[in-house]
Amino acid sequence: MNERAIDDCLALLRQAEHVVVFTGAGVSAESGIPTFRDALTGLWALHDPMDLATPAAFERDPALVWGWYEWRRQQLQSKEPNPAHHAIAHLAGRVPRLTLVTQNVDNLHERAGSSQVIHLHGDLQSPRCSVCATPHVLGPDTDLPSTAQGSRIDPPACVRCNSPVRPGVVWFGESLPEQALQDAFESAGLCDLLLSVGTSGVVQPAALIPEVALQQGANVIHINPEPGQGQYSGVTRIQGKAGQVLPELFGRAFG
Ligand code: BJW
Ligand code: ZN
Repeated sequence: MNERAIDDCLALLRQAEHVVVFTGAGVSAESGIPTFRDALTGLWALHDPMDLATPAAFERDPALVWGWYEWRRQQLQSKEPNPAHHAIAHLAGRVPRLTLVTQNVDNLHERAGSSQVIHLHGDLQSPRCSVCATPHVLGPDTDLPSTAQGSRIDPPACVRCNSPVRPGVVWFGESLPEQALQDAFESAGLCDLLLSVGTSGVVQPAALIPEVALQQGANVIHINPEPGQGQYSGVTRIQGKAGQVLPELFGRAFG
């Protein structure tokens, strides 16, 4: 790790009054959950998102889409939070105020002990009716069908209107949950430090969150194994994996 960048980050962390941690799929990669856009292993390297992550795809082939999300939900049950999730949960007790905003649909932040997580893109564990939005109560994990990748499974029917139940995630072309979006942008506008961890920053409107923080005068630290583009005032980049960088950074700042 670049020692100069680390020293800058340690100082920023120690003096911060309100930290926003903004996470993407990379924060869960070391738990064994695939990202979306990593070249060989990302979900979108194997599947066309237009076949799986749009309302039109679900209308066209609900069993394909439901089966794919059940496969991912089942995978999640056997995964554990990694040192990055734990480090973020501990950080909340070390700084005056912390807001955690995630694009992830897994529940690993919560399972590591973070509370009040703002989920911008929904949640794999909260399916709802595709017509009337009635929440669908999932059965116990033991009821999960043994889902191989690519299995087609008919979605359950809504208890209220009998329409197909859909995954509780945000697909392309859909609006983000209003309250989550509002809370995320508000905290980005008010914080003095934003840590952006494990995101490619290409999906809108979430990608604007670090921009808003920067424009409002906050410092922004990007943590990613891939090198970032350009040098901007107020932006620090740490190249490395979240599960290694975050525990070291927070340990050195507050240990
Ligand atoms: C590590 C690591 C380690 C690896 N440690 N790091 C043209 C221009 C601009 C915008 C648009 C456009 N056309 C359409 C749009 C809008 C569209 C959009 O942004 N598209 C762009 C992709 C072009 N956005 C939307 O449609 C959104 N809605 C919307 O805008 O509504 C208004 C509207 C309505 C009608 C028409 C147009 C607009 C909704 C977006 C919903 C995104 N949904 C998904 C799927 C969720 C469900 C599911 O899980 O299946 O959300 S897509 C996917 O991308 C998922 C993620 O949350 C999101 C962000 O991805 P993330 O987290 O950044 O992951 P990756 O894989 O991209 O990056 C991982 C990073 O980790 C990499 O950088 C690695 O290097 C790094 N990494 N290991 C740390 N160990
Ligand atoms: Zn319904």
